Amino acid sequence: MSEIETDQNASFDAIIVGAGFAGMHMLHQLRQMGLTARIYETADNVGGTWYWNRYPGARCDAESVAYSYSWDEDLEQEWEWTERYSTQPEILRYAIHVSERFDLRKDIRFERRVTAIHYNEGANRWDVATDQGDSASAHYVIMATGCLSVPALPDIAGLDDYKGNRYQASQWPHEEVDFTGQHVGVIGTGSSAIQAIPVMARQAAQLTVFQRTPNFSVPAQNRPLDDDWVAGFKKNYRGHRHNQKYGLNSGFGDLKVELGETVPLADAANDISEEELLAGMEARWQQGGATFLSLVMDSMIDDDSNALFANFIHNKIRETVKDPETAEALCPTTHPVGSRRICVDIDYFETYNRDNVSLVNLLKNPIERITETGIQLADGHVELDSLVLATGFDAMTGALARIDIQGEGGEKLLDKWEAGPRTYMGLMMSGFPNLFTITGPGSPSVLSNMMVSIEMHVEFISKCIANAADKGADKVQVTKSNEDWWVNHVNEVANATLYRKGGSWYLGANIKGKPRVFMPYASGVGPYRELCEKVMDQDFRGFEFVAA
Ligand code: NA7
Repeated sequence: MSEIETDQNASFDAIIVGAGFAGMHMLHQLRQMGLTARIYETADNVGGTWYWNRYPGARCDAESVAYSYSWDEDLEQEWEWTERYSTQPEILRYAIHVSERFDLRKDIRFERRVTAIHYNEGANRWDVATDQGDSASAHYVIMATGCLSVPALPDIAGLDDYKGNRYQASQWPHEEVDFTGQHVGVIGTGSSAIQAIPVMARQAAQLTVFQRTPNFSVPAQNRPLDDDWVAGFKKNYRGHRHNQKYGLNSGFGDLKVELGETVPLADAANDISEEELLAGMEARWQQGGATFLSLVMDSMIDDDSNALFANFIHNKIRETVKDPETAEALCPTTHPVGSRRICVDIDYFETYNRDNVSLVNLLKNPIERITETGIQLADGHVELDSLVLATGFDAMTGALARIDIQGEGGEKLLDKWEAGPRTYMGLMMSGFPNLFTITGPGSPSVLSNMMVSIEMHVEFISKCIANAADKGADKVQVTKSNEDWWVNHVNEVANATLYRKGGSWYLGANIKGKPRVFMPYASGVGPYRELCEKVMDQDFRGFEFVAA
């Protein structure tokens, strides 16, 4: 039942929500198929995550040559990445370039937040409304709303009492923020903070980091990209893309193969000598990057194997951070390494050796409240000119939950997901025909290089829509029993890994009242792709195509 009165002049084959990398690729793909499509986007430009997350030091944790579109070989060859890990401004420039090069912008309506999406059963169409009062309808709706797009504010008393400058990492101002001469406080020590802290420390007079849970981080070993290296890499771009899609590194690519390293070294850490393992870890540490744990196959399955990697990082922290108390506080001990997305940093631990940086261990000295001028701890008050919140996101379901999505019989998605998200393959929900999610819960999504997962889903959704057209079907849907099976399967896979011990936003653990359900599919990108390909080959087994 739809209560949205739609504009008759705004009728499309598909409406896409979000103009990040997922939405832009989807739009391009649908256009190639001869379909009409429109994107609605909250921001005034494309880029999604890379539009919003402008905090100092913001970079991708996947290598630039791997975190880029693979679907246009000319673009791939022509675009010049300048560093091993691209900065936010460079990635945003790339996103804008793509939107112009493929003339996508004419089909994007900016500064419009989609507020409601209702299924009109009689017409077998979806009606869409935005906060600017416009409305439209489409046969298909594709949610490209991102996994980390709804910021989470910390539940700390007095947050709004603070009278100094308050910044949020994921909603950073567009104009430059200058911390010179200031006393700055940062709450949070996730990926965002770990990237921002070293940069802010170089400006601030005094930087105080308020840490609740320390995180594992490996050095990026970032460097400017060398022309010869890039030319060599680009010669075999198809081979690298194949590795990203099917390899063991969750889409990050097997870039280390170039150094002659066998990946992985062994099935189990136990299968090789301690010396061999340590040498492998050291080589990876020196090489840097998020694939540190894939040295052996059982690092995310076996507690003992994982502990060897955790110990290695603890020792690196102790070697790096001069003050022993600070070093111990920075060593994560409450979760397996990798059970929260491993951070990739530039001089993070080294930053704590600066005279102007101090760490407050909130486990020993908790925040009592935020005051007008700073932070009141159980022991002491810290005066601050600026307060930076790097406190994460309502991940994976947050953006979908904020839209009034109503399917067959007026069922609300929010009600359907009351006990946690339920999808089939992270792509569709029963009772919500013709509505797809790109990198939805139940797919590898945040456990991967997002670009690779996005491309997999755009390919699947386009082929699924083409298949419906070939069959003369008006409706693509999934059954509740298949969905139930998939949800159980996602849980089984997660339970066989150490991810379940992370207590992280993967589980919704950072949001008060959110059901504790492990949301991403932990099989890895390669096996998931193989499954998607098998489903497609078997006439989209599990998906129903019906004439309405
Ligand atoms: P994260 O990884 O969710 O980090 C949020 C941080 O904020 C984390 O250290 C939290 O500590 C901390 N936090 C949240 N609430 C509080 C309160 N109330 N008090 C103290 N500390 C708090 O978000 P990021 O933006 O850094 O990274 C998200 C992803 O973006 C990342 O994984 C990459 O994929 C890119 P906690 O762990 O809850 O104790």
